[in-house]
Amino acid sequence: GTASDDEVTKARLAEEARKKYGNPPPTIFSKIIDKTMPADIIYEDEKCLAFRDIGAQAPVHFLVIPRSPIPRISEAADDDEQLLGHLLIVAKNMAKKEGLKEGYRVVINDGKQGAQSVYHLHIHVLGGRQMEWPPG
Ligand code: D5M
Repeated sequence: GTASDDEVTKARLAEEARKKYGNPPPTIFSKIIDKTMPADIIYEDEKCLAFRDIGAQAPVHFLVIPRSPIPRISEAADDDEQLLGHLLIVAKNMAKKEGLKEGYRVVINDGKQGAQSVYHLHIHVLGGRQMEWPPG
């Protein structure tokens, strides 16, 4: 589509998200989504973005986030099923693109005890080295 179609789509999605989640405080990830903050974006589509984590904890470490500002997985709605599924599909497709043939770790941190620091839902994908279990 045209640039203005994209703007219309963005506005429609923003309005749907606003209705659903109210106006959660914007995070650094909102700025990455609206491109006012630079990021190493490796994938984007109508529903989500993937970009490299600024504090990489592995040779490959990227995040997959919805454009919709769901603050955390515990606040996702039951009807976010399609979106949440989409995020996981993008995570595994990008893991393949990043060459993570030997396996990788997929993580979602939720809230204080989950050590979440940015309150915009994100899926971590880490790989390129041996992971340990249990996590710290
Ligand atoms: O993880 C939040 C993650 O977000 C953490 O691994 C750092 C990363 N982060 C924070 N700011 C940025 C920017 N500006 N670009 C890329 N990555 C970023 P959590 O699960 O909330 O602890």
